[in-house]
Amino acid sequence: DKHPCFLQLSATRTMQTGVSISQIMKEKEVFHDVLPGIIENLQASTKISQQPEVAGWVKQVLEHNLSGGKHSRGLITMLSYEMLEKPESITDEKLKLSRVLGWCVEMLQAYFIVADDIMDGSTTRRGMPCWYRMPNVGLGAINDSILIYCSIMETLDTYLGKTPHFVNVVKLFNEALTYTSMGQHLDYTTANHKKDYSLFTVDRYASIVKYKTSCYTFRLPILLGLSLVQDVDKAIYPDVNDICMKLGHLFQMQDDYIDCYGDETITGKAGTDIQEGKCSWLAVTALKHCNEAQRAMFAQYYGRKEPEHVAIIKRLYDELRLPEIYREEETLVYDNIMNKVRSLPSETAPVFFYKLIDRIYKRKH
Ligand code: DMA
Ligand code: MG
Ligand code: MG
Ligand code: MG
Repeated sequence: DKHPCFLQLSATRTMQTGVSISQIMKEKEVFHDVLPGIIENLQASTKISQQPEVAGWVKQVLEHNLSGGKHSRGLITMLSYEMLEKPESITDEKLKLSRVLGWCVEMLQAYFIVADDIMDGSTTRRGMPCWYRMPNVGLGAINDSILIYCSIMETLDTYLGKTPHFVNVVKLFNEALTYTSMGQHLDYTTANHKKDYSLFTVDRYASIVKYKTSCYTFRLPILLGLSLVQDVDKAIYPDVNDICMKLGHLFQMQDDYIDCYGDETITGKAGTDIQEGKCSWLAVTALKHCNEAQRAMFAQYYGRKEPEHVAIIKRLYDELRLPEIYREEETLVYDNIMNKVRSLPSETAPVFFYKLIDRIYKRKH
């Protein structure tokens, strides 16, 4: 089952240390090319076309919630097929399917984000108001998120319904849905938990992140790409899984840092983790490093909406040197993942994983 030339295509496309800008632009272009067709097919689908008014609304919901952003999950899906398949087995049809699957992952992200922004009391996303804050949306956003989920299932049926990949792909989406909603529940209920910060531990943080982020951000896209690959060597799955969990941890730790220290003009979203009392990487790390007085201060002001109280927590974070601790830990986690990838057998496509790490290391948005 092993293919000696497995890596040739990817090796010619990328260096371990960097991907050229023009290459990233090209990837984005081919990825974006398939979206209009997906939206058109949804409008024309037997169910949605019954109500033109709803069809028009679904188009608006998708266009708003799929635009802007990095589309990293969609691109990872597409790239994982392109880079993990042996070059001579790549077909145009499967390339197209991998892009469609990528957009389905982007729809899954949109589906979670619409609800997440309501739950997190967020105001902006990708430089625009959050969907629930748009005129004529409000709590209708809850049903809109369901419409987005239905759009995933319709799209899968349209493009893959008659292929042998269908059942496996639907199972992968359902699995990601289960894990992510479990993670979102843990995230929501750990936040401001009766002001009991004994729950804000490194272990608790790791399990929130594993469920709410790693599964749908890395594992789902990569397993979807692999689902199109011919004769996959099953032995690679445990390593793939392990790396996905590690990448997800790094990704969420960065997201938490950016929530407080990011530049809003770059991230497109205003942070709310302090206001919402989230069990974030910053909060867990602060509690790990603070003295009694600082802990009391944290307990008094964390999880409050008043700007003065938020400012006190930010000052405490600075005092505890969290930005420096973050930079050290980001490097540590990065080295740890690199070591893991270096130890992979060539069949597990280390070049693909180098490329993923490259994309997220030191990210600012
Ligand atoms: C995101 O957590 C997780 C999911 C499943 C949407 P988050 O609330 O920190 O994300 P963001 O910072 O983008 O609101
Ligand atoms: Mg959020
Ligand atoms: Mg959230
Ligand atoms: Mg966040």
